[in-house]
Amino acid sequence: MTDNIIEELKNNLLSLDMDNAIEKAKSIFNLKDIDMVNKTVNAISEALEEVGKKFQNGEWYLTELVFAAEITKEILNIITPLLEADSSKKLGTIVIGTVAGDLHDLGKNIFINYAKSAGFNVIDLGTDVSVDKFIQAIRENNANILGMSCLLTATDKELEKVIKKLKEEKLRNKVKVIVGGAAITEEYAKEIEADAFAPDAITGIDIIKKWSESF
Ligand code: B1M
Repeated sequence: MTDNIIEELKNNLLSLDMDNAIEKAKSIFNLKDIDMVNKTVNAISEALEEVGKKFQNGEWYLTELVFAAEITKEILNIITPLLEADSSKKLGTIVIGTVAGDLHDLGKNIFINYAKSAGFNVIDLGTDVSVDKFIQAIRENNANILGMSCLLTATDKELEKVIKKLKEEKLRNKVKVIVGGAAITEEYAKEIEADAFAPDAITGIDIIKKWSESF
């Protein structure tokens, strides 16, 4: 029964049915089950992958892309409060943002919710974050981790620029760098000398939790 709700929610998102998607999200919230939140996040990611394909092949236009993102934001606003921030733990400080030129933030925000829930202090710089803004925030907050999200192939060079600047500013050995987002691959992350690539938020949190043992 419960997995059906997620399937239905996914279909609501794919048919751009905001009202029913909200109703399903509320039902999922009422179950108070973190596993259901995780499954819903995976289902939303799959649905948006399909949305991206529809956009790419010309079946859908920007208006539909924007609306699908709006529905997703509503769903996440409803279900993610179940991932309560754990302020009793101090696992470390992470500075995070989406790179310059890129306005996608749904995946980054999911990562942030999981990171807070795990007990990290999160400094969210938002989207379209310049190299200098990342560097300044790392210094000001004495961060242990830098997280960068990137969904556009046109902006993936920004990750490399930030890592280069970290080296120039003698900050590279003070922060661990994790990168993610649809435009990034494990190979690219290695090439630019990031410490880790995460294909999804949950994998990313497992990685940074492991790092935090040595902070
Ligand atoms: Co855009 N978009 N978009 N878009 N969009 C993509 C990325 C695209 C692949 C669609 C396509 O054509 N197939 C394509 C990029 C092509 C490319 O570069 N190769 C694209 C394009 C072209 C564009 C525009 C240029 C369209 C236009 O204007 N003509 C434009 C660019 C605007 C800009 O950024 N400057 C644009 C705009 C938009 C919207 C604003 C309408 C909207 C974003 C709304 C928002 O984010 N607030 C949007 C959307 C929704 C998408 C798709 C459909 C979905 C993205 C998404 O949110 N996925 C996307 C298609 C796709 O990705 N296949 C697409 C769900 C999300 C949960 O996944 O962000 O990957 P993701 O996050 C995952 C993991 O990657 C990982 O964890 C998350 C959850 O597990 N992760 C991390 C992410 N960041 C992480 C960081 C970490 C660790 C893990 O550590 C720090």
